[in-house]
Amino acid sequence: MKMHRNEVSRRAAVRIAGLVSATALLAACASMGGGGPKAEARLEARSGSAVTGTVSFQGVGQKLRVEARIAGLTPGEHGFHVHEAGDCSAPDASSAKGHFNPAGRAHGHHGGSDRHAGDMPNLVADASGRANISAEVDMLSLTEGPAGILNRSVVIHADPDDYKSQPAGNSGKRVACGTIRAVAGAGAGY
Ligand SMILES: [Cu+2]
Repeated sequence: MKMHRNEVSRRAAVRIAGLVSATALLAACASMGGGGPKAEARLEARSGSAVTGTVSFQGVGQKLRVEARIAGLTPGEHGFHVHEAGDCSAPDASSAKGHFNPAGRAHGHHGGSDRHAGDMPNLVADASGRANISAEVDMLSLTEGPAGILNRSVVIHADPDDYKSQPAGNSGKRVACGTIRAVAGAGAGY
């Protein structure tokens, strides 16, 4: 009888613990967007384009997941980078300066290790000018450290990045630019 009672109360305790952790998880999801620290750039059209969209970065272990939903592009591939400065004010976005490159390396393919930290995969726009991407990138972080991208910028170019020409892959004009800002309440780290 005593064993039975202990078993009942143990099970009740497990159920309560389960409810508490599920509730805590829901609360965490609501405030953090379901993961680690997050930042976002709202793009503004530049160089006479009509490009619009949002790019988000979220911590996933040692990497960042970059997700973008873009419209108003010309069909095909477009260079897509993190640039050094968070200033998108110039009509041609030249105020964003060059690629984010804290290690002082040459421009290269986003999958390699000898490249700019800000090198990312080309966006590919469909016939209606829309491009979505979801990719994991390394060498970038949402912290205040040397790899930190907060208050830098995301730039989209008119042409494809060839992943080899210096210093920026011959990707042409800057057709959109957005400052990367922390999303309020999204985890710790900044
Ligand atoms: Cu660029």
